[in-house]
Amino acid sequence: MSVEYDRIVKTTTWSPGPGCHGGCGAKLYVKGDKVVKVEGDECHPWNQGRGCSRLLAMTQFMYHKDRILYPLKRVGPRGDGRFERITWDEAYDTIEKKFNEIKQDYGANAVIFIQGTGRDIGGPMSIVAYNYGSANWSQLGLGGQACYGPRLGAMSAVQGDNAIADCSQFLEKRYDDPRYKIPKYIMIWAQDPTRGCPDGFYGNWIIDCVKRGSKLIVIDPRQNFLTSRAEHHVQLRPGTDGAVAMGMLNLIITHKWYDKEFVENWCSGFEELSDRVKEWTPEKVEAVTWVPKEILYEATKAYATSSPGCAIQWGLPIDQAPDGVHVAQAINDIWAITGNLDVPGGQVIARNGYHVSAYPFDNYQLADMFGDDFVEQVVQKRIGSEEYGWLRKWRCYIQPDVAVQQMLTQRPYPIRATWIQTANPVANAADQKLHYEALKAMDFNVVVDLFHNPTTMSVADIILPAATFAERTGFRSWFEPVQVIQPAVQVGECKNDWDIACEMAARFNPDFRRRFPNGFADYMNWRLEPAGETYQSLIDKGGWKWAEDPGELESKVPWLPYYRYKTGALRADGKPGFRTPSGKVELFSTQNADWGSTGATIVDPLPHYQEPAESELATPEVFKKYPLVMITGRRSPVFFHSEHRNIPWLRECDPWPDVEIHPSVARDLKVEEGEWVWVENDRGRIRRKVKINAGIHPKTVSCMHGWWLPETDGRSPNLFGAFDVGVNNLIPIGLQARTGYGGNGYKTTLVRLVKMGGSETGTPCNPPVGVWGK
Ligand SMILES: Nc1nc2c(c(=O)[nH]1)N[C@H]1C(S)=C(S)[C@@H](COP(=O)(O)OP(=O)(O)OC[C@H]3O[C@@H](n4cnc5c(=O)[nH]c(N)nc54)[C@H](O)[C@@H]3O)O[C@H]1N2
Ligand SMILES: Nc1nc2c(c(=O)[nH]1)N[C@H]1C(S)=C(S)[C@@H](COP(=O)(O)OP(=O)(O)OC[C@H]3O[C@@H](n4cnc5c(=O)[nH]c(N)nc54)[C@H](O)[C@@H]3O)O[C@H]1N2
Ligand code: SF4
Ligand SMILES: [Mo]
Repeated sequence: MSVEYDRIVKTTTWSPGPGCHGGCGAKLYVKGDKVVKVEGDECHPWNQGRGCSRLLAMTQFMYHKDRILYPLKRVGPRGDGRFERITWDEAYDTIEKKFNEIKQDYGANAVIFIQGTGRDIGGPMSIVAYNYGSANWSQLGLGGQACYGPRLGAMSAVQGDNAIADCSQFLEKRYDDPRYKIPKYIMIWAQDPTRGCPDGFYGNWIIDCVKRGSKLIVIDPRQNFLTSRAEHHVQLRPGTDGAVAMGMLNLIITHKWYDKEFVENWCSGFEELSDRVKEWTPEKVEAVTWVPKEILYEATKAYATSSPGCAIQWGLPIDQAPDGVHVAQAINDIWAITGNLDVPGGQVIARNGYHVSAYPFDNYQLADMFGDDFVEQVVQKRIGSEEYGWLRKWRCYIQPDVAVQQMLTQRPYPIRATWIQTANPVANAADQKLHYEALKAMDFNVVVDLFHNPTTMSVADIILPAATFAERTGFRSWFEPVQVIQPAVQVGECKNDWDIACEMAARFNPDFRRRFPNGFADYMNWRLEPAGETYQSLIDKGGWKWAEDPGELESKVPWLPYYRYKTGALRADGKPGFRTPSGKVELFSTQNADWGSTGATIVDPLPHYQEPAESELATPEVFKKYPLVMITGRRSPVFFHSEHRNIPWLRECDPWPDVEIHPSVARDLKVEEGEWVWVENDRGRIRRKVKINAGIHPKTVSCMHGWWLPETDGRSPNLFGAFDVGVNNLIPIGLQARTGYGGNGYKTTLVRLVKMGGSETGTPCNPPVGVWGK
């Protein structure tokens, strides 16, 4: 599409707009005061010119007729949909006054600060929460804290660092760097990275590697683009990844396919692990997981006997498996004992360049930023920390399933208000109605968002309009490189989340204003200091900075690959080894046990398999009634969670809230493609349109999450159809494992399909059709 423009602004994508975990270099074409076109920046080593459909549709997003352009206050009863424009000053003053009253009456912990996934929001959110003085920073609605947390936790416990599939992303010359080797195999485990660039990983790197010779093994209950290119497709029963991993470990150890030298010198607990996986014979794995033992054998052999130099790229369903931490631990053990850790083309240790970070991810960073006393005080009150040691000792978020109950019961201490920034719990939280009830019970809710949605309509008292990435200043340091976000234009009175947060932080804590008199500009430069840069100096360099690289294969720079465990680069004491108490990869993880065990809760130091809470094996009586395993949330490339249903170019690609079923299920039910059906269980029922897909396992169905219908009535009780089509009406909370993490029913809830009869109809929604080309 060629357009007339005056100038191009080069920047970094992150969050509002495409919605994503971000990282692309992007070019914004500006004409006058408007962005007229957006595309990937071909000079940026990260994405090399590419961009997703949501990036390309930015102009429809930014200038959408329904975009909230000014601060609003509610004027009618909640749910009535009546809001009035106010000034930023009035909005800030109202919030400051109300939050200070709550602090006085109930204490600062009575306000919960709610964010969604890891967008450019951890920084703003932690700043407001902690400067206000609340311990309760959360991903409310994310049952089992089941997004990346379990994987990150397991890696921290077992090997002391995160690791990701090596697609050369830590080297500025990328695939051309002579130290880099293409992975011989990439095992894509419970992920479809091409759709979503999850967790700082650009999805199309997988395709780059395949083009350069990598072979694929894909572990997924459903066929997709990647399974169609895979040498091995392990089509498992949802939620049984733990059993597959234990079976793989069994095969690797029995057949001596592991890396003896690495295990002897760099791992501890191998004997205990070997004992633990003994029972997981291929026959047992087949009985539990539906995976034919021959397929398990061939896939494991391909990966293990080609190692070192093989990678695993893993995804969300591992966190959402029962006891996600222990499943992740098993998979971590697979790459460790096959010698793939921090080798070219393996599992590269992933640290942020120069250790630049935007926000305090865990207690250690929190102590650096706010002091030990503050941490001591926060961890006592952090919701869930009494039951779950991990919540006390590791990551900063509260336990979301416990939090929603506390909002409803007001025990052990009251919760009276929320600050919601980048979350839409009424449409997207597990057990969304329960969250709706909990939010309704609050005295005061602030929502910072870009559009009205079921949450703003039903519970917001003040709404603050947020700017898209194209309208904001910022920085990004998620792995490599360190880079800046530059504004191209202003839209309405929308503001950067960071500016909103810094203003509130300064109002709640005068020290913040004294330390950062220019607000976010000062704060950002402080965070960039470890890289020896400022916002302006990075712009002068072209917008990003990769780590300066001495070019050695065995790196002495903590954030540069490879073989850092040999050089001492990973440990504070400078000794060779990993950042664990023993310096080894702890297959028997003392840290997992130590962090997790508190009072009555004892956490297993070894990996194990746990059956889903609801299943053919665990609850045969429920299974009889509801014989289909529902996977939810597989990502659509045109939506980010509950967003983008209102963007015509995007919605046209994926217009309906559907349920994917196997042809045999359609035959049994006598339903046709496009017919509306009920998807139901004891928790409720939702309407969905049938989509027949021969690539889904016949005993499973798939429903995308986050659905609501912006084209329908937003007022209560319809709330844009959130309770009519939203799959989280059927998904429970409270299934977290002993760590407090994982175990939600997002991928394992049992349902049945019911054909509609009599006067029952589909939802009267009206997706845009034929908008392309307009
Ligand atoms: N476009 C887009 N991109 C996104 C998002 C989005 O909403 N839209 N969300 C972002 C967020 S926050 C996250 S966490 C990531 C998540 O993205 P991913 O990590 O890719 O996770 P999912 O999309 O849930 O599922 C990935 C694959 O796992 C399969 N699967 C389902 N259940 C199981 C199971 O039990 N075991 C196994 N082995 N496979 C299973 C699904 O069929 C699917 O192909 O994506 C991020 N990127
Ligand atoms: N059934 C089912 N449910 C799931 C999942 C699943 O797999 N299955 N996945 C879960 C996962 S992994 C996650 S992480 C959660 C994610 O859940 P969330 O990240 O909370 O996503 P949304 O609920 O879509 O809410 C995001 C809201 O924030 C707004 N927004 C987006 N970017 C910004 C921004 O930068 N600033 C501001 N102020 N607002 C912004 C959007 O307009 C939208 O209204 O969903 C979970 N829900
Ligand atoms: S999803 Fe990926 S391609 Fe799209 S804007 Fe985000 S980082 Fe770029
Ligand atoms: Mo997520």
